[in-house]
Formats: sequence, C-alpha cells, structure tokens
Amino acid sequence: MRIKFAVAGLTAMLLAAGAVQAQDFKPRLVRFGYGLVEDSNQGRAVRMFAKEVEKASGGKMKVRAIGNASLGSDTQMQQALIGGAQEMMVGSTATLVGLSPEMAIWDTPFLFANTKEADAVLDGPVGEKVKATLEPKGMVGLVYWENGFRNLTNNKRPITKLEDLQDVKLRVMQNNVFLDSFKTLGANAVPLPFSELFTALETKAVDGQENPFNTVLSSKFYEVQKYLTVSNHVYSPWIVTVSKKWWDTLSPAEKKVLQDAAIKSREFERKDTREEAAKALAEIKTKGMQVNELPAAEASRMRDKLGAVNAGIAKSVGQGTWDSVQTAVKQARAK
Ligand code: TF8
Repeated sequence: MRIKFAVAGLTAMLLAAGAVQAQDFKPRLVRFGYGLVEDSNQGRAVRMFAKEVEKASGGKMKVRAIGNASLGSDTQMQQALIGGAQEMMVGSTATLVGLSPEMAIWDTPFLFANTKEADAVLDGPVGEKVKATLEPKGMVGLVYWENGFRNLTNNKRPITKLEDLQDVKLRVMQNNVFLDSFKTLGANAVPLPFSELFTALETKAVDGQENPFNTVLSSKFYEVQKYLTVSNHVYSPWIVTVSKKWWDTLSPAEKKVLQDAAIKSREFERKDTREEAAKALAEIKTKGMQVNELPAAEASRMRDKLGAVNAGIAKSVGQGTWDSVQTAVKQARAK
C-alpha cells in the first residue's frame, strides 16, 4: 500500500518536472500594464496572474505588473502592444472599438441583466468570436475579466429621472457608442481617457462620470463627486491582451502557461470584484456620497430612448454578431 503511494507520488513529481522542461522556457520579462491603482480589483488580479505565471514557468517567465496608467492610457498601451514595445495589458473592451468595431457589442446599454448572463455570453462562442477579431489587429485576447455594471456619479444633482441628465457634463470612455448613448440621453458627453478623469472631476472640467462601484472606491471618486445613482446602465468587461508580435515568438509551453494563468485569473478576478461590489455601496455612503436608485420605470424610459443607438451598434458589429449575442443572452436568461 505504502509503496504504491510512494510510486504514485514519484510519478506525479516526474510528470510535474516534465511539464516545466527547461528548453521549453526562455527567460522572459512580461510588462503587464493596467490603468487603475495598485489597490484595486484590477491590480489584485494582475498580481495574482503574475504569481501564477512565475510559478508555472518554474521562475523563467517574470511578469512586471505596472499600474496607474504608468505605461499610458488604454489606447496608448494598445499601440505599444501592437508595435511590440509592451507585452501585455488589461483594459476596457470599450477602448478597443476603434481597432475592432465588433467590440462595440459589449457597449450595448442594458444588454445583460446580471453577471450570470455576462459570464455565459462572454465565455461562450460569441465572446470568443469577438475576442478573435483582435488578432489581425496585432493583439491576442486571452480572457474577459469583469469591470462591472456601470453607475452614474456627478456633482450637479441626483439622477432620479431621464431629464436629470440634461446638461450634465459627463465624461465618457473614448468610444462612439458611449458618446452617442449619453448624447441621446441629453447629457453633454465628453470623451476622455481614464487616466485624466480624476483631475477632470477635481478641477470641475466635467460634472460627472460613470463606472462600477469598485472603481468609484479604488479611484477615490467619492472625494470629488457628491451624487451616485445606481443605474446599472451597461455591463463593462475588461479584456486581457497580449502583443501578437511577442506572442508569435513564444513556445507552445510558454503560450500555455499564459493561457492557463489567464483562466485562473479570470475566476479570481470575478469573485474578488463581486465580493467587493457587494460591500461597496455601504462604503460609498460612509465616504459621504449621496446615493439613490434609478427607478425601474426611468431605466426603461432610457432604454427606449437608446433604441436608435442599438441600431447603430448592430450596424457596426454586423447583424450576424448582433443576432447571435441576442440569442445567447436569451439562452443564458432561460437557464
Ligand atoms: C473607464 C474604464 C476604466 C478601465 C481601466 C482603466 O471608465 O471603466 O476603468 O478602462 O482599465 O475608462
């Protein structure tokens, strides 16, 4: 009995050693950039990924996590990945729409009702198909992480009805769907990179912004914003991407380490983000923000108004993708 276990143990050890064959791994430095602060759900997940890669490659692949947009805004980092000057990043799918129009599908207002639907669609065949559109553009998409349901904050007034958005100077992501959506709703929408947002709010260059609770906390928007409206108007994914130029130089074993670690990081990140989001509202209140819920009737008025925006999204992503996402959402909803 004991011998049998010992032999099994030895075999397992040899297999594990075989998996990390020295010749399969070159010493690699992976510069992994992200936009939020280190003490955020994004930062925690990048560090978890880094540890996992280092462990699985027997210390050969080192991931340097570089937060705070120190390597640039999302769009600047994308260009660095395409050019091969940076290896990896994570950022909003919304900032990729200029490169890959199909990514606009995730900006559809009120597309997902909950995270169960989001996970099923993003991790399913349509999510994969949209992710694959990045490759010909010079980036390899590994996994989607959760940024989360977006909510409005501003300094002008609590948003209790559609009309309250009138003339609110609202920062939006650099993306036409967001720009059109908020213009359609009557706000004065201003596209800005996230890295400039805090200062824009502080100097009152803009009145408000929209992001998940987690980011309102980690980026300390409560210091410069008075009202928060729980609107859940869109679910925002993050996407982990790799420079295609660099990816093509990796061995199959090195690629597998990154892919496996990415999947582990996705599970970690979503759990961590959801736990934080669940506690966030109470904390936001203790930080002094005035919180209100957008009444369901007002959310549906907004939704109706945004019908024209949806038609534009369908056009830019292609009717086929639009339809398969709608079907996938329905299937996830029925489960
Ligand atoms: C935004 C996004 C950002 C992310 C982050 C920088 O509002 O939600 O939080 O893109 O990766 O710009």
